[in-house]
Amino acid sequence: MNANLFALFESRFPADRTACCIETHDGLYYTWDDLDRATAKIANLLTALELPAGARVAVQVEKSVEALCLYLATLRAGLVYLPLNTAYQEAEVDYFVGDAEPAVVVCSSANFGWVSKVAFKHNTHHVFTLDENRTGSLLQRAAQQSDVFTTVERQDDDLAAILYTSGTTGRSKGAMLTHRNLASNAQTLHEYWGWRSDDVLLHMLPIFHVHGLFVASHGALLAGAKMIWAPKLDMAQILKFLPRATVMMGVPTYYVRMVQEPRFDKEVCANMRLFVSGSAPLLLETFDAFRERTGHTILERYGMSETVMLVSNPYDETLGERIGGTVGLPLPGVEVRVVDGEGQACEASVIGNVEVKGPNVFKGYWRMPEKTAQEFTADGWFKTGDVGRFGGEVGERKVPDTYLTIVGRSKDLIISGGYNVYPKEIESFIDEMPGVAESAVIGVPHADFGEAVVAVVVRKPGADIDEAGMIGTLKGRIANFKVPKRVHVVDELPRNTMGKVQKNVLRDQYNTL
Ligand code: MLC
Ligand code: AMP
Repeated sequence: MNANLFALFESRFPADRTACCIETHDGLYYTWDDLDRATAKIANLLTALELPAGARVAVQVEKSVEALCLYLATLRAGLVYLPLNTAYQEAEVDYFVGDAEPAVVVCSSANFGWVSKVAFKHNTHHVFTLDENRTGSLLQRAAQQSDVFTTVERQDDDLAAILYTSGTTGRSKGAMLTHRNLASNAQTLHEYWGWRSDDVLLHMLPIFHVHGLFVASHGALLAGAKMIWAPKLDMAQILKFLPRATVMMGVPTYYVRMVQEPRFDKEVCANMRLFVSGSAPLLLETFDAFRERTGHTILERYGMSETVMLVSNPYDETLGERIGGTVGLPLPGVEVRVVDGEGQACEASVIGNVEVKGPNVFKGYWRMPEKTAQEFTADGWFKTGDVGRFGGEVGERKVPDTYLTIVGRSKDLIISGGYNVYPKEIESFIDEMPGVAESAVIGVPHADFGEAVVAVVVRKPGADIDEAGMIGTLKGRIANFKVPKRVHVVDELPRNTMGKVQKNVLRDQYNTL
């Protein structure tokens, strides 16, 4: 059997291929036939380039149905998809392209000038453009290709995608996900969340991370269900499209904003069967306020780029209720354990490190065998870097011992509006700026984004650093969501007796924006 993930999707296309597969926010309709033909044309184009086995296709484009087709065509052609956040700027893209050495880079026409320079510098010769208005050289070239393509045979263990994720030390690492990783997880979620062919997914997430690209899109594709496709979080579009939808997924900021919207009520959600939250902790107050407002209980789940989805609150009430503040039960086929510093299993309600195993767990970090080895235990468990417990209490409430709660992270990572920010990376940019002796970047509570990035900067003697100037400079150099919302200039950083910067002290001191 062909283990290519696209072959799995194809096998689930509805019998009526003239049915609507995707409706866009601006009124375009794509049938399943359209999806088949568009992916065939792009797959034929990629195949015509005669790329070596395992070649990477790096993509930094705005969200569009054609961008989804490019992802699916890459799978279909047996190549490896490498999505990049559209907020990344030149220095960031330079790193990813240099590290992954993609054979093909696809970017927006607005960025073609600098992206093609970066690509050529790293010996990538094929650079195409793709814009959200269905233009660009990729589609021009694909238009000349046949709209018939036989999906390339792949093995379970062959790479399907590389997702770059922040690391605790050094630069970002590329998590290598196989066809089996993605297919097994999609099938598990299909069952566990009760996907149906008559579902309508309101797809409002970006498609360069696990949540929007895999969890949301794969769910609808596997169910043969329709998607309503919107470019980004937009309350007016939620009010317009949600009444026709049955499933929606978002990071917690989506739900925070929905409960703040006075027009968002039970009527808007009348047709809905499932709201999913993940990528960052959902505050209990948001969980409660959402239920109060809509009568719907958000289903919170937990996962990561290296593993796709791991743990989920139940959809099926007979498996248990959805408990706010917890991330629920390990998904079928996924093993989760909480261990102490010596690797011994913790008793229920005791906090420890979360480790996982399963067919969804990635193959390793791209060209980083040592880093990969460090992140797995000798007996094959992946160390998530998250800290949690089974059972215990959330607020006043006793939680069953089968439910996992994530209480923090052992990795130095900030999650802002569902995007990961790696403090060390920001500190290295700041430390290079004139007048800076050193810096510490921390996450502080933020009502909208969950956490916000804040920098504490030590000036060199006599130097004059101004907050606005520093923020302005960083905006031109790194992705906007990584730019500190505040910069505090100080004379020294608090350190412990080992000389290590005490970030907890800084977080207490600067805990408001
Ligand atoms: C935007 N801004 C942010 C930000 N997003 N600041 C901090 N954190 C963020 N996440 C800033 C911009 O820099 C800009 O600042 C201002 O906010 C307005 O920008 P915008 O683009 O108009 O913002 P908005 O559309 O409101 O975006 C917010 C958001 C978006 C929450 C909708 O960030 C988003 O879509 N997040 C989803 C991330 C996601 O999909 N994560 C899944 C990862 S997968 P200025 O100063 O320029 O005005 C994963 C695994 C798993 O984690 O388990 O799922
Ligand atoms: P990423 O590297 O972008 O895939 O982010 C994965 C990280 O997001 C996990 O390791 C967790 O720290 C965090 N995360 C994902 N879902 C949740 C959740 N429901 N609650 C708390 N943290 C989460």
